[in-house]
Amino acid sequence: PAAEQKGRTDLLFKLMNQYLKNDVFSIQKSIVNHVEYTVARSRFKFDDFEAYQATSYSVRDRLIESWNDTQLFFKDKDPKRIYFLSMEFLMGRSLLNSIYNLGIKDTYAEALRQLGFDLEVLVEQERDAALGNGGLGRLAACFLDSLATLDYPAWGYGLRYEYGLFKQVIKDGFQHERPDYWLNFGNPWEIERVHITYPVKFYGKVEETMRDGRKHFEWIPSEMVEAVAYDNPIPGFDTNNTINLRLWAAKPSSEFNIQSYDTGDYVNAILNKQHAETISSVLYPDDRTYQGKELRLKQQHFFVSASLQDIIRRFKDRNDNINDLVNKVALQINDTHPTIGVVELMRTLIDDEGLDWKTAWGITTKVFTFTNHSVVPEVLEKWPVEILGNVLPRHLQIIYDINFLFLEDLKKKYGNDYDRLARMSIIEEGEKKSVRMATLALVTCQTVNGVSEIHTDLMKSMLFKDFYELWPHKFQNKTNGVTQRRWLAFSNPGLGDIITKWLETDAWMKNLDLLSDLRKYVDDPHLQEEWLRVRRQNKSRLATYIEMISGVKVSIDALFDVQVKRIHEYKRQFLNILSIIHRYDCIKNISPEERKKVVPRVCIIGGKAAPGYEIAKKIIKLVHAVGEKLNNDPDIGHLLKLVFVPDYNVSVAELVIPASDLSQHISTAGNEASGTGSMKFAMNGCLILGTMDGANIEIREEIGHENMFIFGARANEVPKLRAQRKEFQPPREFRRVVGMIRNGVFGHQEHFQALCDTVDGQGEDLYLLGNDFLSYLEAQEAVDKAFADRNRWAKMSILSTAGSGKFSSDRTMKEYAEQSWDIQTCKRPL
Ligand code: H2P
Repeated sequence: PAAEQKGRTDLLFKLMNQYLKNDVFSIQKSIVNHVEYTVARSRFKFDDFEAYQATSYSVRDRLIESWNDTQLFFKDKDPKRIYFLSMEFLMGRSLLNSIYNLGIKDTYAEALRQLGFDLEVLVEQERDAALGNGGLGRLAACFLDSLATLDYPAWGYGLRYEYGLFKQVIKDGFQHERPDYWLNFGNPWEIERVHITYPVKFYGKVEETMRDGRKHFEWIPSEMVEAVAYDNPIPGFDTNNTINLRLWAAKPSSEFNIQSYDTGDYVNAILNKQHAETISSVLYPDDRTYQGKELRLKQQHFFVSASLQDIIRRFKDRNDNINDLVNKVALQINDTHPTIGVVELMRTLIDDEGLDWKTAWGITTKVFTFTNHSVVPEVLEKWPVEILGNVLPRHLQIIYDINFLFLEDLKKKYGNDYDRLARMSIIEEGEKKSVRMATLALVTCQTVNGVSEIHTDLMKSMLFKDFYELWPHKFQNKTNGVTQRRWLAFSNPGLGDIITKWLETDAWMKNLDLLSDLRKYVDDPHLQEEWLRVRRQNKSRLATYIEMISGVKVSIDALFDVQVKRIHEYKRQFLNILSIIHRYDCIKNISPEERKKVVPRVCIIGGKAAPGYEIAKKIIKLVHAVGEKLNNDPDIGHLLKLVFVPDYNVSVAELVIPASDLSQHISTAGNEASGTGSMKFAMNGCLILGTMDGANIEIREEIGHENMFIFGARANEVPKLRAQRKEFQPPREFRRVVGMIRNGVFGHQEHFQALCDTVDGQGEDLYLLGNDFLSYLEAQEAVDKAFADRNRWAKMSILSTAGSGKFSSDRTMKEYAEQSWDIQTCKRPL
């Protein structure tokens, strides 16, 4: 019977697959072949780096196989697809993640061991792919992992920056930026597609003609750049699906402006072309203020234009009617950066496809969805009309038309309420007119979402209030999440094994809600013992690393207190330092007897400051200055240490997070849209010290108030407190520690004055450090008390992990798929 036959075939495939996965010899053969034929070294002599390269190429072979089969399958089934457009993808390293996801990690480790190599050492040879600044880009990377794992027909689209986020080098405690030459030694994880290229236009003029009795616009560009595709396979975990991240690199266009070669100045004609490549050369460091650099706009248009051309071409392979685009394509805009894409699609549909405005508008407004990632209005992108009109003249016309029609509609509803119309207009009037990109996204996208409950509420009640009143149905919340595969299972295998052992299944790797079952065993002394043992091992690894980078010896019996994230005033690393100074001051002023009761702490801070952000850079210097003082003070000894982890990136995070006891997420309430670091820490059994901001609020709901340390003003109190800043008298303790910095206790007196001014100058302290200080110190005391009780801490730690189920990006992706994109899974059979 057919069913039986199928059952047998399935089993055969399964066994074959298992055999291939476990075939150490064929892996060795493949690695050694790559040593010889790809890396071009002798198969009898190759070093760790070459072994890493060859191993990666051999893994890549498997990825390509799976990638090809998945794409063929998608092509055949032709489901509605989701394309995730993002200027940033912070992928980190690929080797370990790929072999874990493909289910061949142990076999590879064994194959390498027999060849005389240690997988753990090889993994360290890989450079991070740092095509992102922080949370935003890392979120996009987690989303891809989940989309692949959940079998969604998805692709990511972005830019292949030649220089990723700068490398942070610390000299005498000061941050210096160095270029990140991440591609210098080759990148085995990408596949260059020399034949997949699209022309992208810039500048020039628009010509208006009549065609079939209708006005027709033709954009005659004066610059054209070629976008070349680089594919990065993204394997799902425990599935046969491998999806794609397609990144675009800019190359000079060979066809455009051919006559310039014929002017006699051949060499200069070529040199002039080279500047095309600058479009994809460097990632802009994020200083959370809008910069308005023309190159940035060009980057945005470049990658969305190439992506849309690619998407429409793929759509047309299988579909004749462009109106069906809405049934086949969902386009996700990650923050405002890709928003120019909505205009590019309008332009394509009208000018190239010949659709009328209404039809083009009907399609465009159905395919796009938009996520906002920030609470603060100052960071919303606005492009000066002058720049936008110069770089993209046809787009500016279309934006004006969209705005005209939109305002006409608004007038019907609100009459002559000109204040409201001005607030809601896509064009901001003023000395310099500009295009509000978030408004453009709100007007054109089917849905808009925030990234945590509080953030979405703030969007509705403040940031986009007018739009919420107009279109309440457009607004959604999608609380962020992270992939538990990379952030728990692979980076903390010890803890992962304990979880699997106690839950008697590893199904939590695909269904994180299962973690809640750990609650049943929270009082079991065996679980607590095992839990603490693994955590100590992780701490020991980190201690070794800390000693290597800073020369500071730390005790793993101390509480590891960590704050790692971009350095920014709103994230309040300065508040953390002030409390460390307070602790130092207290220890100095108590008797040796009392010192015995102090809970020892190792404070770890890491993160990059945007190169032009002076105050953030001073914060980094202050960490070093304070560290220098207290790490060398014999009165303090092991009771308090402060270290700065330089060049914080995904790989450093993978080491730090599993080893942290406490992590700080202490932004002024109402400023952090979500924060995803907190989710990674909580998942790994690290306790959270935080404010009622971003995702902390939802983490608290899941983990329980009693298992977190919450302090500070609430978001609804912040506006009032800010308004009263002039009358506010900071507490004595606060003035004392700021005074210590001002008085030069940590040296560099002059250098730190401007930093101190931000918190104690008249009417300053925008981020309310003075206001929250005492409540922060109280929370810190509660931390000490809890840590002193080993069992209580173990219990809280287990409960943190147990309460983290909600924060899987799998959950987030399912919500997007169902509520925003309307897509179904498409699982490739074996
Ligand atoms: C940003 C927000 C975070 C948010 C993240 C992802 C821009 O990241 O500030 O609150 O969690 O996007 O939505 P970050 O500050 O880490 O660079």
